[in-house]
Amino acid sequence: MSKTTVAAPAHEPVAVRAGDQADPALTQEFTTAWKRELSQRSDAPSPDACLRAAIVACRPELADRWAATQAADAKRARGVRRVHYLSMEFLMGRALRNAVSVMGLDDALKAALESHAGAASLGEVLEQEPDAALGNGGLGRLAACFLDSFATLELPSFGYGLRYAHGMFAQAIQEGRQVELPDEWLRHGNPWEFVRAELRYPVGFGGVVESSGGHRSWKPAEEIVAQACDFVVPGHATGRVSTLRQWHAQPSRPIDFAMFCRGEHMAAGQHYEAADTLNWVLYPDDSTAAGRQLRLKQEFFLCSASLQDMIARHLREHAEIDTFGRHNVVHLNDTHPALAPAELMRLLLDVYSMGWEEAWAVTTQAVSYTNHTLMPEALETWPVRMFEELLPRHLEIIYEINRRFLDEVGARFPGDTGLIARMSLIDENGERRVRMASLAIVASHKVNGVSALHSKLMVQTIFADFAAMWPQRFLNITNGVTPRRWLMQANPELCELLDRHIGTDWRADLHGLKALGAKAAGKKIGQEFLATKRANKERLAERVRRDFGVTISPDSLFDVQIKRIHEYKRQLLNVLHVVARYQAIVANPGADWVPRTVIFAGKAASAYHAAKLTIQLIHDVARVVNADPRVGNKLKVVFLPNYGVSLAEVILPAADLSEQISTAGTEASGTGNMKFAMNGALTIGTWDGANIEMAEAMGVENMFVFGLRTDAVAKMKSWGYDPRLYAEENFALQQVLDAIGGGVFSWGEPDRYRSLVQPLLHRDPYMLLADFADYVHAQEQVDALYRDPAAWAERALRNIAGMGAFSTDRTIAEYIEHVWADPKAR
Ligand code: 26V
Repeated sequence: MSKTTVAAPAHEPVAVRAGDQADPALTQEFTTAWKRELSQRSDAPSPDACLRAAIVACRPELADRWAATQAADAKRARGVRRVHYLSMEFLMGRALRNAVSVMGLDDALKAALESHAGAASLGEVLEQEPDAALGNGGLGRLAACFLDSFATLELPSFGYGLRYAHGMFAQAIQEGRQVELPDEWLRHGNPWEFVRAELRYPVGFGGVVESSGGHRSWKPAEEIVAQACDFVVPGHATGRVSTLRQWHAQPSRPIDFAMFCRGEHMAAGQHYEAADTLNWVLYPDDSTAAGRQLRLKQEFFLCSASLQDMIARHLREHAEIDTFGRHNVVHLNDTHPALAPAELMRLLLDVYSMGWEEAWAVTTQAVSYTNHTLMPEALETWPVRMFEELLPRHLEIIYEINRRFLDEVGARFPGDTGLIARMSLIDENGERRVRMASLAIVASHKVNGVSALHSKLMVQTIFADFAAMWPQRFLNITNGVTPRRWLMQANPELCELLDRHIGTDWRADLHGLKALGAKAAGKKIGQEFLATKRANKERLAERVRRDFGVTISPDSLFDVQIKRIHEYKRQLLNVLHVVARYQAIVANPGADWVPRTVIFAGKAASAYHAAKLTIQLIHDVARVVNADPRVGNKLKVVFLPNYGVSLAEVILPAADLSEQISTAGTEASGTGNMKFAMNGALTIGTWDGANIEMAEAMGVENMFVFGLRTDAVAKMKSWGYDPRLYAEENFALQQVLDAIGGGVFSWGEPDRYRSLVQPLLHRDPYMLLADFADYVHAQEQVDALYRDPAAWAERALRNIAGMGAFSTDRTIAEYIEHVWADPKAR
C-alpha cells in the first residue's frame, strides 16, 4: 500500500522508527520503564497495576512518535493539506494490544510479566483495560477504523471528538430485560491521554449579536473552555501516528470566591456544573434525533473548538487565513458536526473580517460530508427557537446561506415553489426547524454515501433535489474495517494459516488475500481452516462459560447476529426462524438436524420499546428452547450481554454464520458483515448495503442471499403490502406467530409480545413476513452445506479471498483521491 498525502506535497520522509517489529533499544526502554513503574512492589502486582505499568511504559514512545509526526507535517506544511475528521463518536475499544503490536513489544511485555513471579498473564492484563466506548455503533467504529488507516497510510490528519465521561451505557440483563448502567471507563483515569495544557479555546453560547459599522459580532452570555486531550493512535509499519483530539469542557473562570465565603456554595460554582454537563455522556439513542438542547451544545462545542484549533495551526504555519481552504479538510461524519460550516463562516466573517463570497469559497473548499443513514427519523433537524437562544449569530448566517442558496435554486428552476420549500434549509412545516443535512450538503464540495446501494438510494430519495442541482457533488465510497484490529489482532491463528499458504503480502495490502482463491479447494488448507475455527469456537465457549455461566458446544454451528438492536436490522426475523426451527425439531426430533447455537448480542436505545422487547423475547425463547429435553443439543439460543468492541473481538473469529438480514434498502453499509467474512464466517444476508459488494467480490454463490430486493420492496409497498397473506399461506409461519403472540414463551403474561407480533400482521414496515419463507429456505441451505465440512471450508476461504477491498486502507485511499483532494487543484 503506498503512503499517501492529500495534495501530493514535496514529500519529506518522516524520520521516525519503523514499527511492527521488535527494536532492541525500544524493548530496553520499555523494560526500564516497566521496572520503574513496578519497582516499589515486593508482592506480585495486580493485573490492574500491570496494565498501568504497561501503558506508562508505552507512553514515551507514543509521545516521541507524535512529536516526530507533527514536526514532519509542520516542516512540509507549505504543501500539505490536512484532513480533520469531525465526529461526535469514536468507538475505540481497547488500545494496549494495538500499541504493543505496532511497537513490536509483545515479547517484551510477556517477558516483563514473566519476570514477576505470580503476576497476571498477558491475556489477563489486556482484559483489564476498559473499552473506550465513545460511540453508539457502526458510525463511531468506522471513525475508529479510519484513525488506524490515517496513521498507517501516513495521512496528515486529526480526528476531533469529545471526551465524554460516560460512553455507551453498560448493559445488564435482569430477568431477561435490558437495564442500562453508566459506563465508568474513566474511573481510574485515562493513562493513555496526553493533556495539552496550552491548547484551550473559549466556546460561547447564548447572548446577543451586536452591529457596528456593518460589522456583526456575537457577544455570548456564557463561555466554556475547551481543553484538548490527545489520544495517540500509532500506525502499522510506519513510525507515524494519528491523533484523536478530544475536547474536555471546563469552566472559563474560577469559583466566585466572595459568594463562596458568603456561604452560597452551590451558586459560587454553578458555572462548573454547566461546563461539566457537556462532558457527561454520549447520547445513546441512534434511532431518533430527539432534539435535546444539551446535545446541540455538545455538537457546537465540538465544532467551535476544533475550528479554532485548526485556524490556530493554520496561522502558525501559513500566517494568512485566505489559504485555509487549500490546506484544511473539514470532514463531517454525518450531520452531527454540521454546525462546523456555520461556525467557520462566523470566524472568517466576524473575527477575520473576510467578505461573504471569499469566506464561502474558503468554507466550501474545506468542507465535505458523509451521510450514514436514510432513516428519516434519524435525520437531524433543530428548532429555530433553540438556535435563537443558543446560537443567534449562527442562525443569521444560516439564513443568509439559505437566502443565497434559494436564489440559486430559483434561478435554475424558475417557478417551482414546491422545490424551494423542499430544499430550504428551514423546514417551515409546523415548528420551524433547521435541516442539518441540507446545510451540510450546501456547504460541502463532496457528499458521499457508504455503499454503492446506499449512495444510489441517497441521490434517488432523500437528496434527490440536491442531486438534480449538483450531480457532480455526490459520490459513493464504500466502508471498510481495519484488518489490523479485526483480523490480525483478533484472529492470529487464522493469520498464521494465511501466511503459510499465501505469504505475508496481504498484511501490507489486503488485496493480497485474492491469492487465497486459487488455494481454497485444497484439502489440507480446508482442514487447517476448520481446526483454526474450532480453536476459536472453543475459546469463545470458554469465555461464555466463565463470564456468563452458559455452556455452548463448539460442535454446533455458531450462528451469530451482533449489532445494535433495531427493527430494521430484523433481529425479530432471526427469532422467527429460531422458533420455527424449535417447533420443527419438537415435531420431528429424530431428523438429521445440524446442531446450532444462535448467538445474539447488542444494545437497545433506552427509550426504544420494540427493541427492548426484542431483547426480552430472545431471553424468553432461549429459556424455553434451552430447557426443552426434546431439543437437546440440536438448538441453543444465547444472548451475550454488554456487546462492545472487545466482546466482538472474541465472537467474530468463532462465528460460522453471519446474520446480515436487514430489509433491503435500510442498512446503509454494515461493517460487521465485513469483519465476519474476513474471519471466515459465511454470510446469510439480504441484497442490502455492503453485502451486495461483498457478494460480488467473493462470488455471489459463496453467500446465502435471500429476500426481496429494493425495487421489489418499493413496488410491494406502493401496491399495498398485506403481510397477512404471507401468514395465511405459510402454516409454519402462522404457528410461529401464534406461539409468540399467544404466550408460549411468556407464561403468566400471554400478551407480553402482542405488541411485537400484531404489527407484523398489519403493517410490517420492515417486511419480515414477506421475507420469512425465503430466509428459512436459505437457512436450510446453510445446514446442507455445513454437513459437508470440506465444502464449507472452501466457501469460507473464498469469502476471505474476496475481502481484499474491504480494508479502510482502500476506503481512505478513495476519500483522499475523490473527496479530500483540493477541489480547486483538480
Ligand atoms: C443517529 C443519531 C441521531 C441523533 C442523535 C444521535 C445519533 C447518533 C447516531 C445516529 C446514527 C447514525 C447512523 C449510523 O450509525 N449509521 C451506520 O453507519 C455505519 C457506518 O457508515 C454503517 O455501516 C451502518 O450501516 C449505518 O447504520
